[in-house]
Amino acid sequence: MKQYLDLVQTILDTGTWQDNRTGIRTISIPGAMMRFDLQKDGFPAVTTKKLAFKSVVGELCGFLRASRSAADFRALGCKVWDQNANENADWLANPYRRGEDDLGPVYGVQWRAWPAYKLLDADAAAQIADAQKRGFRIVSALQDEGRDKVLLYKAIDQLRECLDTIIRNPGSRRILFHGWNCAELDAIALPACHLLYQFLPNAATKEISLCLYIRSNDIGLGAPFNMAEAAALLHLVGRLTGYTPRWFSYFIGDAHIYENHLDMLREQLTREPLPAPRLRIAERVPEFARTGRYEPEWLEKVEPGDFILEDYRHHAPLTAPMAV
Ligand code: THF
Repeated sequence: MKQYLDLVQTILDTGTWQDNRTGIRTISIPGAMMRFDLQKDGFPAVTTKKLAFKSVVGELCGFLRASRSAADFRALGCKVWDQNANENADWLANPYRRGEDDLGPVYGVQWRAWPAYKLLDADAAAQIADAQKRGFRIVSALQDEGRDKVLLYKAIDQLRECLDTIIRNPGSRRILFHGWNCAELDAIALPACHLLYQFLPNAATKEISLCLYIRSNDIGLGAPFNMAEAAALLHLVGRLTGYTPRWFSYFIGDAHIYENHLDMLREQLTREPLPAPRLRIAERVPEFARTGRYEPEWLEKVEPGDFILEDYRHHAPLTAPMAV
């Protein structure tokens, strides 16, 4: 995949060396973008090394199930959360950590069950009724600044709401979900890196595109993973809603290469990218447009084996350590 190698080269040519939380220096640039035409260019899997595809789709299934334990990710074939759960000293000392393997309310918890609260005046009957109609329930009555209040709560399934809107109102420019819950950053192993996903369906062409924003991206290890994962999610959402995946735009805030990944990336720069593979979603995952049955429950029923990477040719495997 040429765009990826171009980005690596741009960082090496124009980046600056910086210190960060991990103690391993990075060469970084502020702002980068890659764009893929999934119909013409195929699936964005790196070919200049072997992509750990099983691990990628295992992680995605864990997110779709709102997992917060590294053990759940391992059971789905993905080991990349073990170190963040059990080796980061700040997280080990965090009072919100629920023991071995816990990650806190990471990605999928926010995607599927974003905790939402409303503090309303106890006599605001119309507001309370409206909130209850939207699924909020009263969790307690309390006094705040001398006034009677009620506290209401709801877990928002952002991803489910995206599917609903793609189907009911595809012209909407508000079909997005967010992983950056600033009220919970103190209670999490790692604040979300890939954090804003926006779906853009085109009702006329029946194509759907995705824009993804990543605040901080480890280009050596994280980027190949994150690109493939988001593209796989777009394929899944396309299947469930009856749209064909088309454009995938990948925006990065801090695009960086860790010092101990330089050898791996310089080796990749000497390799010629191979033709991209294609992704197929298993037949058992229903397509709304064809079956007439819209089954958003598939978001949690989908298995890693439902993502089938076809004709994946790649150069010899390469790897490097993850900075914790
Ligand atoms: N921390 C850092 N420093 N970089 C990241 O990319 C990153 N993530 C997640 C959370 N913290 C991070 C974890 N995601 C690999 C891949 C993705 C990761 C972490 C590690 C990794 O080591 N990949 C290897 C082997 C994978 C395997 O065999 O399963 C590889 O060679 O690709 C960014 O989301």
